[in-house]
Amino acid sequence: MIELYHFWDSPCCFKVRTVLAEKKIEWKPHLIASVQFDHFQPEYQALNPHSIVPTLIDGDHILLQSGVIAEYLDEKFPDIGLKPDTPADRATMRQWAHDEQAYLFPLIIIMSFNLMMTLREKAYGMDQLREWSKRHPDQARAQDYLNRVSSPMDEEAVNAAAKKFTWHMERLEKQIEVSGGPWICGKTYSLADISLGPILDRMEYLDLLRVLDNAPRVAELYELIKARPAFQKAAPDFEYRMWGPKKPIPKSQVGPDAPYGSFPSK
Ligand SMILES: N[C@@H](CCC(=O)N[C@@H](CS)C(=O)NCC(=O)O)C(=O)O
Repeated sequence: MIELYHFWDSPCCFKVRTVLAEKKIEWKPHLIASVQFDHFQPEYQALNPHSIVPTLIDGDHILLQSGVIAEYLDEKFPDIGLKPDTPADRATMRQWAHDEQAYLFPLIIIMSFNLMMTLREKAYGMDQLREWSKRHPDQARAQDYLNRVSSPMDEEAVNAAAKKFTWHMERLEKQIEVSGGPWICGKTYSLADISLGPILDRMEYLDLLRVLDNAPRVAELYELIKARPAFQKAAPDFEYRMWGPKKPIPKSQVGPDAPYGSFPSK
């Protein structure tokens, strides 16, 4: 059976879970508790030397990188296809899947760090975060993480990232106009839409959907994506979402006994 190392509130993992759900593939989950640096432990690094999620295991094959995994699953389980028919449309699909990774995801990291990760200090307390960070094999990186988590939210950085994101959404608006919609590549729902869904989900969770104000076709596309049962199945339950603008930190701190890999809201 396919196995997936993931955490719930990760856009890259959400993308892979969506492909699995669209294709109705059964899979065995392995939850990684990122706040406790599970992904930096030797047993996980033996699978994924980059210490990032997702990692997919299919028999003897270890697959890394959400976009690569998505294409692999589409080839290996072709009954429900997630690519357009023509080479030109497939190139368009890959270009947008690439742009998600090259441009949108890095912007998401900036916004998420500022609006979500900095809440960890208040939620868990610095003593707890320091304790967990001892598990990090690279203590300089762990210290950098602690410094950033305990820094004030950088509103300027968030606004600059949102502005760049808006520019990409305006580009995507033109793409949908050219393709004729409703999907990025026209009539075929594809891996490009699947890459975009979790990214827009995060923007919504960050309360930053204003980036779609000048992109009504993208806003419509996002509604279509959200209506898909596979997207809903792959989405993190609220309980598994990190704290953020839509999920205020609990009144009392959450201790190390919090459910493994989860970020309970109360
Ligand atoms: N390009 C990679 C990016 C993977 C990635 O950065 N994953 C994030 C979660 S969305 C992660 O593991 N972050 C943990 C960390 O950086 O410590 C992919 O698409 O798989």
